[in-house]
Amino acid sequence: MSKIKNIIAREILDSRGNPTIETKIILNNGLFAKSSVPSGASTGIHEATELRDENTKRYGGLGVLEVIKNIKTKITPELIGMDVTKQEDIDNLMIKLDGTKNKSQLGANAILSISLACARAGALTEKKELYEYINTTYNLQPITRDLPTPCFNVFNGGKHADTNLDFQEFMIIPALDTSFKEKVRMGAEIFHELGKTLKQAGFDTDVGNEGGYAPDIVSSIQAIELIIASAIKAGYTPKKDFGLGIDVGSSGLYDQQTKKYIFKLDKAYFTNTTLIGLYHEWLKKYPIVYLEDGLAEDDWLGWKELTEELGQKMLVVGDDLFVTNEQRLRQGLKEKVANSIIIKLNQVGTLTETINCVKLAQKHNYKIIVSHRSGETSDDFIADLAVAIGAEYIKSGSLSRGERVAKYNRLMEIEENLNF
Ligand code: 2PG
Ligand code: MG
Repeated sequence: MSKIKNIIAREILDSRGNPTIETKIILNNGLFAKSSVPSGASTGIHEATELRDENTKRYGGLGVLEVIKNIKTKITPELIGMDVTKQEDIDNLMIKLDGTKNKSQLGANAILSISLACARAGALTEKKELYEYINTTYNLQPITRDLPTPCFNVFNGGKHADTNLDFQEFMIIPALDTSFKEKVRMGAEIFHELGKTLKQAGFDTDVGNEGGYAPDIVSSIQAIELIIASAIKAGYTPKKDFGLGIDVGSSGLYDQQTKKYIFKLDKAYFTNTTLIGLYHEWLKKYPIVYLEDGLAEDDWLGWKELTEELGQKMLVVGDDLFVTNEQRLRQGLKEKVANSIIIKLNQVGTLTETINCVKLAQKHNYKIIVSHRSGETSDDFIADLAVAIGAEYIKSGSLSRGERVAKYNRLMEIEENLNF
């Protein structure tokens, strides 16, 4: 009695005010569930296709009405009558219906919104929490009481803010052996102290796409120094209580022609080798424990060198490099690059493919970081996903903006459930 009766998709707005898809699955047992999909700005070129109504004037070509029509006419008729708890069958059928390698026919955004709404409806049917349902459906390692460590992005740069900062994200990563709730408190206390520090120094305290501050600053390392100074003022000790994480977002800084990485704020350019040298320098001076997309998405040789140099010292994280794609990860394993992977559902487009990628990564002891996108909705699905798969980390932006803290808030709720 958990058959799909109908699927209703709607155009809603994401946190940047751009259209995205919200899908509702209605079951013949009377239950229904919804999910909505996020959207990236610094998207990797190997990601699954996010389809939009490019040829219309509405929303400057970013509308999704045509995509929604696909859901209504091409996907819904095929899924009606299917058992919603057969998540893998549902996902595989949609992959087959699309028929392309990158979901360019029906759109990864359309497919994912259905995939996630089905998981929610399945969880309701089985009267389970979503994290529990995902965990059992995919036969994952048992859920533990250890929640993923949050990575709080307190400085937004790159494509996520109208600032001069080239680096996309500067994150505070708690090192304390304490509850998720206490990690959130530490993040928020440092975030507010940083706000005061910026204000006193005459910087503005407006926030970027992911809720971190986005002032025009003097140099990239000033961001690091401001964070450390504020954390100390808030009563926390670098290294002991927290480390720093950086998402360079370097695919966007890479110049294909000259093969150089161009940093405008620091008026500097680097080859992959000299950039690795810079990371090394920073690592000696600052408590950096995490480096994401330190090199561009297809700079495999550079990645190999980066991993050899820094892989024993810190988390070397692939985002645009792997795009939550099993094939890309397999190549990475072969070439021995990175030691950690960003997991984003919409980079690949179904829950099943996401889990398959996670399983492969875990088999090879890669650390997992479940991630939001810079354009989000209030949907907190990734919080449950991170717990279900036993991810070591989650990044969902800063300690401000509703769509960012929604995920952290859900994790605090899950923590209470698990420790009851
Ligand atoms: C990233 C993400 C999320 P975007 O690069 O890690 O922070 O950014 O969603 O713009 O790709
Ligand atoms: Mg990234």
